[in-house]
Amino acid sequence: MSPFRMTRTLPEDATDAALRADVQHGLTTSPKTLPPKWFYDARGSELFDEITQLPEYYPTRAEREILIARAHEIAAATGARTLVELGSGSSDKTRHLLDALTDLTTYVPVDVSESALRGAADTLLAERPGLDIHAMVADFTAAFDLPRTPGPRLVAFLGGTVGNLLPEERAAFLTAVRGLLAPGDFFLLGTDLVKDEATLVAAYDDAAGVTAAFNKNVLTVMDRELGADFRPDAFEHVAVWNAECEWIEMRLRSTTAQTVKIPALGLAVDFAAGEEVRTEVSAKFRQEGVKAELHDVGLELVHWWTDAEGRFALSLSRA
Ligand code: AVJ
Repeated sequence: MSPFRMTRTLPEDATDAALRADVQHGLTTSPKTLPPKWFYDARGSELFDEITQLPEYYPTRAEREILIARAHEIAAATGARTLVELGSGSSDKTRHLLDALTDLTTYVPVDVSESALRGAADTLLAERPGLDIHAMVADFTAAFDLPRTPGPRLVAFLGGTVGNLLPEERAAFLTAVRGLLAPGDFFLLGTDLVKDEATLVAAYDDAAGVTAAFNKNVLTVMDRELGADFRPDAFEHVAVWNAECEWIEMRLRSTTAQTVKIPALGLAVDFAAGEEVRTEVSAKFRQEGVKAELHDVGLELVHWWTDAEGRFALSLSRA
């Protein structure tokens, strides 16, 4: 019997259809927007990995510090037998949790990337041959059902990616997460915290220009997937702190007036000189806000942990 199974809830061509719909909608409305999920082709994922190692980009290191310090408390508080990880990617940081969760029998990584799931499962199976791994190819922002696995369940959503969702999307997402949980199950959420503007902007506009390359990579994705003729050098990377919404916005600013053709959509898109496309929001949080948003969907905050510098938080809540 193989301890590894893979379930696909995402049709093979769903990604393609969703990209078309998002680009069609986002580039024909004003102001122009593109959802951040399209950064992450192979090159984009590589660039994000590089970002996590930059001196200015603290969230990955801060979250890892918390996980290492608190993994045993998380294990004791939850007694989890199943760990579900949304947006698991390489399952790199998850290792700290897997090692501490002594009652764990089952790991359910959920990601849109089948190749990332296979890679992560291969590595984990070699290290933990007894672990039952049920990988799911699914979009965690859409509805999906979990396989029947032993409780209590711990659903984890790490990295601060929840900040990429707009407030209404976030409420819908948290409601869906709540729907995956039975009474006595837990939700572990990573959130980047509000802090001084200079630190935040530097984290999204690094000196080496890696984040700029990551941002512009979405243009390369549209060129390849949709036959578009975006020239990455005709756009510049912009990162600004929106103090009212308490989020970082990444934008791509057209350096000249230009028209870009997108043959797959039969579309020609005009850009004025200086016109910006919003490509990402990355919301930053405060404890009271997180607690209230969890409470609104029926989750009770039971632990709030930050790194020593108070830059990032992990919250544990119970259904
Ligand atoms: C992977 C969504 C957590 O918002 O900080 C990094 C993505 N964007 N640099 C974030 C990102 C620019 C990152 N998340």
